[in-house]
Amino acid sequence: MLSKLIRRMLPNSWIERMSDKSGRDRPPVKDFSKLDENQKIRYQELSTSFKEKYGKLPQFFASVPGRVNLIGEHIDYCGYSVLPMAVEQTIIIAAHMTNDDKISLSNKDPEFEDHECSIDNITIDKSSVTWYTYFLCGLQGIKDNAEDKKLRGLQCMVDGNIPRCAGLSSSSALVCCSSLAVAYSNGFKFSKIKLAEMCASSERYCGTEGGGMDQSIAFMAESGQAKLISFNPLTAVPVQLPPGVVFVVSNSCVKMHKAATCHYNVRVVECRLAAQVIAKKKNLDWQSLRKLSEIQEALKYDVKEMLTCVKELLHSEPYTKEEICSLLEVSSQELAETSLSANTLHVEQFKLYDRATHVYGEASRVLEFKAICDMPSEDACQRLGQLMNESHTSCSKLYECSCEELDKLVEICLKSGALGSRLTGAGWGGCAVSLVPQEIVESFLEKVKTEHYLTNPERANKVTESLFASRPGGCAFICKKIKEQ
Ligand code: NG1
Repeated sequence: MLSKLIRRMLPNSWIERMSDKSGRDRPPVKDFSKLDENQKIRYQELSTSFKEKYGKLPQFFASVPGRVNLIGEHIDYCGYSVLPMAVEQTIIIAAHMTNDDKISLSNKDPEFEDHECSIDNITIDKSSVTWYTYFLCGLQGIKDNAEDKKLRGLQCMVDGNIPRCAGLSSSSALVCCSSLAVAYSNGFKFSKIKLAEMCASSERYCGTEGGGMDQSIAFMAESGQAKLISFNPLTAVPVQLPPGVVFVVSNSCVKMHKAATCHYNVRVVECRLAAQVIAKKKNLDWQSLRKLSEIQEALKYDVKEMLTCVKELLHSEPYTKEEICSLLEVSSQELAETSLSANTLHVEQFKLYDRATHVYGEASRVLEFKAICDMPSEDACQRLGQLMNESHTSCSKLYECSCEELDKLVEICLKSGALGSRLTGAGWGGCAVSLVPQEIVESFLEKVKTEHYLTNPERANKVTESLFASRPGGCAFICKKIKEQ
């Protein structure tokens, strides 16, 4: 452990990395008796279902939280810091180790079919992503890092209460949970940082070029705090949210299945192309640069200067593929190799100006949000709300990752008393997060319920799981019935 004195003297980011090097900063192993009463009931029920399925009790559980991103949308894959917190909803895997090389997967929810495969023969089919694909991504991540070690088999049952396809990171939670369970059962002592990095890259096996926010907060969350997650190197700095306000999550109930559409990867590619076109125009080595943050670093500009740079160097009309090829002086085949991804090869138009303007603006809002939390003034909550509103407008208008229902929901939340409200996660459906003064939470929930949920019969019976105030939850952990160090 680093001494208290040294901890006080060092920046947080150093501490995270040093404790990582010392090998102690691993996901905690909790004793079952330490769970709260509701958790105990859930784990007991899962044990019972596990026993019915496999004829024995699970030996351990892995638990990973979902997350709500407070601000910093679609900028992690551009290299910029984001500000999420874990939610209390989790994915749990109950597991029993076997002596063969078989992985048996089942889900407590009977809607999901069982799956079985050999560890030596994992097939991840990008073209038909199903619930267990995410488990397989996590497993593959451990395989990629197992060196020559042969992995042992596992019987697993998954139980999740994170709303699905809702921008609360249920799929990443499953990837992380599978990695954690497989790592634990094989005796790997990976740190939280290592697991987060492994899971961020292994989730890409399902075809989405994600940025790493979800896996990082899953492993590095701390109860009661949000985190400023930064990349390269990966760090998680605590952010203390001001007192007197809570974050309320509301689900538009429009489902967006990221891996089944190309929306997300198109945005990743648009940002990459914006970076490369700016780099070319600034005589930088554009082929080695892929992220908007890398251009900023190379030019030694601040984010505001990058916004000016976008105005000067890019035009607001969409770019055609031909125009980009001619600017970068490459053929369309070369462009495919340097900049596109499998499911974006067909795209003919790219909005570079709007996307880059969103990214640099959002990156600057994240830093402002963190600064306000660090030095709260009297109007701190109003200012945080304002930043969230600006973020939503930018996501909706410049990044075009909202949808009609979500825009409407954000409006309802603001009308119901939120200081700020915005879509959270990838968007195109899913949830909004709202900053709400503590003293009006009950009336806020009632108003949103009446206006958004009760006006639609399909949404009306989903209120409980779709509308909730959330405190910042804790990180991923292993749960066992015996105490261990
Ligand atoms: P969700 O909301 O889980 O689909 C996705 C990405 C994040 C981030 C956000 C947008 C993955 C696994 N997650 O999250 O990295 O880019 O969108 O801010 O791809």
